[in-house]
Amino acid sequence: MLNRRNALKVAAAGGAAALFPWDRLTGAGSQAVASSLATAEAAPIVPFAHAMPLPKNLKPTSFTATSDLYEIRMQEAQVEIVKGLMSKVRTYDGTFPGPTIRATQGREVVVRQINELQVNTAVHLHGAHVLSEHDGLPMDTIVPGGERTYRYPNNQPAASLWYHDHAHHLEAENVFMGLHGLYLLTDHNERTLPLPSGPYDVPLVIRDARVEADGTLLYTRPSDCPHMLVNGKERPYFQVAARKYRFRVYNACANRYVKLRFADGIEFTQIGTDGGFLETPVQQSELLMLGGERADIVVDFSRYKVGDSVVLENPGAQSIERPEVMRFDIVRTAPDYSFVPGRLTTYPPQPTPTVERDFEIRTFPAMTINGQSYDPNRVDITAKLGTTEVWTVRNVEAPAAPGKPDFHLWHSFHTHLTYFRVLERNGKPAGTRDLGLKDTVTLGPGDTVKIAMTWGPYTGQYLYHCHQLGHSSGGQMGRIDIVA
Ligand SMILES: [Cu+2]
Repeated sequence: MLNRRNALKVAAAGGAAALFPWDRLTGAGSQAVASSLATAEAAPIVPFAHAMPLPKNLKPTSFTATSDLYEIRMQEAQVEIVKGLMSKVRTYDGTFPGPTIRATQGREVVVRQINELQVNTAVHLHGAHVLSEHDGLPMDTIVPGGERTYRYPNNQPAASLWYHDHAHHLEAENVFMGLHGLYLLTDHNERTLPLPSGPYDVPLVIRDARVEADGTLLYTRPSDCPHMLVNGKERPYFQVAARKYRFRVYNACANRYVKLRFADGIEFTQIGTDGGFLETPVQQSELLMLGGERADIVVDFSRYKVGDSVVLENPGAQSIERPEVMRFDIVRTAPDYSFVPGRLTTYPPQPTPTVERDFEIRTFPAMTINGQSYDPNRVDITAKLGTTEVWTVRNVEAPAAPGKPDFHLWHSFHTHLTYFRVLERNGKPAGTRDLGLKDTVTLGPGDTVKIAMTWGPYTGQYLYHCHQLGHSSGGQMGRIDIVA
């Protein structure tokens, strides 16, 4: 394993331009990769050794009449990801994943971010409508020892958002090493819905990892990552009551998709996606999620007896790992007055599009969108505030040969500032995979999607990019300026 990986890295560094950030042997951020090559093998996979923790809620440091103020120190920490091993990670406030910020529509959140790490950072609130200067643009970095205060107005409906790193060329490694945390925005509508709440509203932050036998968390290609984490722990178990739960599922992987289904094939109810609630709930039996995507689901465990267990599995697991993602153990009964109503929200009408644009995403021979790598000084698109546009986005990669890893052939198209609706996938009307208000859409090899968005509510400089973060770090990103 060591020899093969070393050979790959040396070949990449000595050959043509390195495509993937983990192929860099020199430069900012690569020290962790280079030093980690000292150990040979990944730690063995031991499923269900950990109880699943819940990310801690961050407490405001102070309040004003209109705002909640928070302070986060980005710092290194030692955490137990795989049972019995300590791993050095990059954190928000010492926890892995970072602490959860709970926000309310109409009330501003102000976060002072202090960088005590050795690397540049930039904090992006994924899915939020924020002013450009608070969007965490790749060049608006916080240098080691520096700090920056971000303001989030929260003038948008309830949604499961997350904050994560976006520093130029470093976001993939920084997110992989731990710089991601949840931001749960609520509103009046959500509070009136009879959904499972309180201890029955649980985040599941799913991501892959490679932990070496000595505990080192190694940033490397997804096909070398055998570990699958939920809320920071390798393949945990979670004790539940025989009743309904709401799960906010995040794919926080830097570079891969996950498929999720229950081992016994049970259906669950999807109630939300990236931009908040669906208008009406939908029964699903499997989710396919690429990095950045969220799915809000309700699972009814009352179908099981106390003492039963059910495994959430990933049919997209590779041969070096295992299909189990986590296990739910039904350990007690509990009263349940929650239910999923037939109508969850109502979207504003979609204005008629007046602009069409085409995008082609490529990994080979270089990480590009429409043939160009990201240049922060080049404006790729100028869009007018309030204009509705239709974008046709094509993934031009060919499918992998059977049995070969294909994560690098998938793309995950993400827009900042606003949500979009998926109109079509491969010439057909969008199906249950592309419901609701989205900010990230998956594109398998050869896929084409049509999406529509209305640009606003702010003018300024924003981004669109692939949310396979190894791809965006390599340049699969464009600049869009919104003008009045
Ligand atoms: Cu991509």
